[in-house]
Amino acid sequence: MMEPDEKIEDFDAVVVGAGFTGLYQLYKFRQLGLKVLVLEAGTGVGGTWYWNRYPGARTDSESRVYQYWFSDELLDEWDWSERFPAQEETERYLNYVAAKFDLKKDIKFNSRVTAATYNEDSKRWTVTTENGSAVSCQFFVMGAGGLSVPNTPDIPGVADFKGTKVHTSRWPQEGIDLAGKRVGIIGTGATGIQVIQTIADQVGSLTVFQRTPNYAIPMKNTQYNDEERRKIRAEYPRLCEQVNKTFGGHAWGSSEQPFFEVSEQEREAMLKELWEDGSLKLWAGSYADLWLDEEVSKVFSKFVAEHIRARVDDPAVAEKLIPTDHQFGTRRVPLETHYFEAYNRENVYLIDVNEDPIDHVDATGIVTRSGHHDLDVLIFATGFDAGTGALTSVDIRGRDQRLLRDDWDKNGINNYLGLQVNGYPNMFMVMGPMSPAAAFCNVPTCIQQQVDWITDCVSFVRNKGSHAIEPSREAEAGWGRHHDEKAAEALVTKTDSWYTGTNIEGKPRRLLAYIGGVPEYQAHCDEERDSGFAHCVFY
Ligand code: NA7
Repeated sequence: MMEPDEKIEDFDAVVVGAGFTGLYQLYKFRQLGLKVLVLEAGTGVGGTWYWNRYPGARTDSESRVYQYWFSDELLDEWDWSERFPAQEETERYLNYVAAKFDLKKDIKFNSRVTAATYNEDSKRWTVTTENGSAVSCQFFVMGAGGLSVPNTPDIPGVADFKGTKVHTSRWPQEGIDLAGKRVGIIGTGATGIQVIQTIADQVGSLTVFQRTPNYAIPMKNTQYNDEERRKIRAEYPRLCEQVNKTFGGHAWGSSEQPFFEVSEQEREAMLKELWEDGSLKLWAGSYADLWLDEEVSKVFSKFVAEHIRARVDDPAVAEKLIPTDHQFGTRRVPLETHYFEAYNRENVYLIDVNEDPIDHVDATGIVTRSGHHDLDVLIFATGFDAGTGALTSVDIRGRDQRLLRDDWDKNGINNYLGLQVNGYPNMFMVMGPMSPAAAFCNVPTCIQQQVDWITDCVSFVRNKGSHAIEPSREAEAGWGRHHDEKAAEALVTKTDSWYTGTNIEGKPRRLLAYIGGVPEYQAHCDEERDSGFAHCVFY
């Protein structure tokens, strides 16, 4: 613990988190000549790819666009082994970046940030970690991720379970021996699907507790050879621009042509072609009105449901795996590999907890209405407190000692461009709520744009001779209105999921991420920057 009079070290900037955001922000701030410190809770770099080391963890974005663009040397040197890299490879990539640019010397590991307080007199932040140490800084960047605070449902009796229990995002580095074990898993989102399909043939038995099934697309993963890598590399100059021009920050965008204006024959051919692509293109790179028109999403839903039916032997099980309460694309669409076939195995059991609810957990397993399910291992693939969780779990105090958590609890989420909050000068968020990065973006695309914007903003403040910047209340109100108007048009807003915060008990329902698309979002950000941050106040 700090002694009361102990002098704390001063930095120009402190960044929380050493994932995609923290590494790039550190690199960019260094280029401005700032003295920077990154505080990271884990023992290594990687963020999401450090924490989520559960069996089968893999990107659903293609490696050719799931990377940094800032260094040609890095792009030349790094060889992706496959189209959709596994956790281990993405973590290795981020470690390579950290080593290449000598980033670790400015990263303090084992340092979970618990509080950050703004001092109006000094116009500086004091940032405190779990172990009681503190540093001070002028600029404070929260880059702790949009999906980093685990949601573990409070099921009665969980503490009594004597076997191994684990949330997927806290999977131990040494792994868990699942061979021959009786394993239970709660959750069938993108994560649960990856775990289930990976461990089904390794475990003794696997009991899946499903609340909501999801429409999923078979991932077409391929190993790259040198020739393919050469071709992909030749595309990098185009791709690094292209990703900023598409709705979801991917290599491909959606057609603006209304789906029903296309002939039925063409529609069928198109669905087949996009399905064969084996990527998120069917969802985020097909038709723009899939996101807006329920009749369009019903066509996609029917198409995907037929594929599920064709792959599951038991028709009753197949029906349980097909969503009935939402349409395709209104929740995050996972990619899968033999996921549905896992349910054809004799050692895999599907419990629909709507029909057979979980009553409690005891020392040896889960008790549902129908009886006791003996388990050695209980896996929580139950997701995250998305978008806001990483921000509200830290005691962030701005002007007048206001607490960000309380502000957002009382007034709803307020911010400007998902980047800054009125009342919290010189604090920046990456992947914050009300930006596309929080959900509707190939994450590295949006992270890089936000980090670039923050770097420009900090540079502007310094060149202007100011100490601090924050958005005006009016700017926030305007952004909130615009965000909500865009949200009101979209089908995702009407569906329960982590996108709307409904996965967390008591969290107010609101679309967490900006759904106007990457180009429109970037245009707003560019306009603000080019106007000399006209909607902000300087001190
Ligand atoms: P998700 O997508 O939030 O999925 C969590 C799953 O856990 C989902 O199936 C939930 O059912 C289920 N869940 C949560 N709480 C419960 C309880 N109490 N009982 C039963 N089932 C429960 O998280 P993921 O980690 O899979 O994915 C998060 C994102 O990471 C993903 O979208 C990618 O962008 C990467 P529900 O659907 O709420 O009925």
